[in-house]
Amino acid sequence: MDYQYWNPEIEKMPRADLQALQLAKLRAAVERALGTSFYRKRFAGAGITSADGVKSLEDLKRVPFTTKQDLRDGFPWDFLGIAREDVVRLHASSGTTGIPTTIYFNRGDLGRWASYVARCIYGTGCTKRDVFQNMISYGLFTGGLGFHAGAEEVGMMVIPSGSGNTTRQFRLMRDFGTTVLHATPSFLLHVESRMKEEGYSLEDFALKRAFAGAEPYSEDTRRRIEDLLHIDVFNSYGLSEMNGPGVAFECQEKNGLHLWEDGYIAEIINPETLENTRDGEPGELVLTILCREATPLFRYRTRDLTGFYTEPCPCGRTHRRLRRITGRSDDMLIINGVNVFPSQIEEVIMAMREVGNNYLIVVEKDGVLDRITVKTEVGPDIFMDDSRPLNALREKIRKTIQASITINPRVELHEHGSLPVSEGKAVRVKDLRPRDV
Ligand code: DLL
Repeated sequence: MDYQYWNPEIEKMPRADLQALQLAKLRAAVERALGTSFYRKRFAGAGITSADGVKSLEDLKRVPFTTKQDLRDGFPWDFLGIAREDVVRLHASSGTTGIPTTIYFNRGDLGRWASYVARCIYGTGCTKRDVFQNMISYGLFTGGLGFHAGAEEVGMMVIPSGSGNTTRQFRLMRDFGTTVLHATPSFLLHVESRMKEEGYSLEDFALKRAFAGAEPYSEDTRRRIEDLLHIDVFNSYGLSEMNGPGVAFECQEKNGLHLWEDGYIAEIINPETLENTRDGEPGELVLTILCREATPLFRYRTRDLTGFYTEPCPCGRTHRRLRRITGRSDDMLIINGVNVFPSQIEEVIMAMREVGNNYLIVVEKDGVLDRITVKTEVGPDIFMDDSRPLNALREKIRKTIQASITINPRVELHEHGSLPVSEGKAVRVKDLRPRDV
C-alpha cells in the first residue's frame, strides 16, 4: 500500500526519540501548569514545585488523576494556564449542563490542534483534491470546528454543512462532488437510509471515504456503512477535554487508532484498582495533553474502555494503536453523538412536584438513530383518566429535559406506583441498543 504521512519525521519517529520528546514537552507543561490555581495545589500535594520534580516519564505517575468533576469544580478559571487576553476560543463538553467542562485555547493551541487533525485526515489517503463535507455540529461541540480546521489545513475544499438537514446534505454532496464525509456513524447510516426516498442513488455521488466517531460503534457497523455507501470508513477518536477530534485515528490499514504520542501521554488503568495495566491489557484510557498551553490537563480519566495493540502497524507509524472503544467505565450515555448523564434527567424529574419518585430511561434504536424515552410515574394526587393536565405535564417534562440535554426525548407518564421497583440497586437506565448493528 502507498502510505501517506503528513509529518513523516514525527509519525515514524523511533520510540526512544518519541519518549524523549514526550519528556521534554511534559516538563514544559508542568512548568506552565504551575500557573493554574488547580495544578499549583495538586502538584504541591505531590511534592512537585517545578519542572525539576519530573525527571522521567515515570514521575508523571506521582501526579494524582484529574477527573471531569475536578473540571466542574474548577469552573470557570481554575484550569486556565495563560493570561485571559491570550485566550482566542473556548469549547465546552456536550451534554453537560449546569456547570460545563470548558476548555480554552490560545492561537498556538488552535494551530497545533488543526495540524493533528490534518495528520489524521491525510493519513487516510486524502489530498487537497478531495471535497470534504463536514456533517457534524459546529459550535461548542469540538467535532465541527476541529475537523473544519484540519481539513482546510490539508487543503481540501470544505463544505461546512453541519449536522441534520438530510435533504440539503444530499444536494451539497451531488452539486459539489463530495468525496469525503465526516459524521457520527449513526448519522451516516441515517443518510444512507434516506437516499432512495430523497430520489438519489450512489451513482449521483463521488464518495470515497468517511470519518466516523464521537460515539461508540462496532466493526459490523463500520462494515455495513462501507458496503452500503461503497466507501472506506475510518474510526476517529477524541474528547473535548483533549481538544476534541485528532487524538487517535485509523490509518489506511483501518486496524486500530494511532494515538499521537507527541501530543498526548496515554496510560491504561484498571478502573477499580486505578493501577496501570500491563502492556496490551484492556482498561480505562488516561490522557495527559502535551500540545495545548491554555488548559493543561494531567492524567485525565477519560472513562473510555480500550487497550493498546502491542504489535507494530505495517504503515510504519511508531505511535501505538488503540483498540476500538467498547464502552465507558461510568454511566454516561452517548445518544446520537451527544453525551448525556442519567443524573441530568433525574435532576429535571425530581425537581417537579407533580412527578412521582420512580422513573426509567430507555434508549433504543429507531431505525438507525438512537431514541430516548423517559418513563416516569405521576405523583399520588394525579389521576390518569384526566388527559388534559397529563398532556400538559408530559409536554413540560419533555421541554425541560430537552433544554437540559439538548435531545428531544419521548415522555411516557405512568400511574403512581406502577413502574417496576427493582430489589437492590435501582435500575434507572435500560440501554436496548444492539451492540452489533
Ligand atoms: O466527541 C470529540 C469528537 C468529535 C471525536 C468528532 C470524534 C469525532 P465529546 O463530545 O467530549 O468529544 O465526547 C467524547 O465520546 O470520551 C468517548 O466516550 C466518545 N467517543 C468519541 N469518539 C469515539 C469513538 C467528541 N471513535 C466522548 N469511538 C469520548 C467510541 C467515542 N467512542
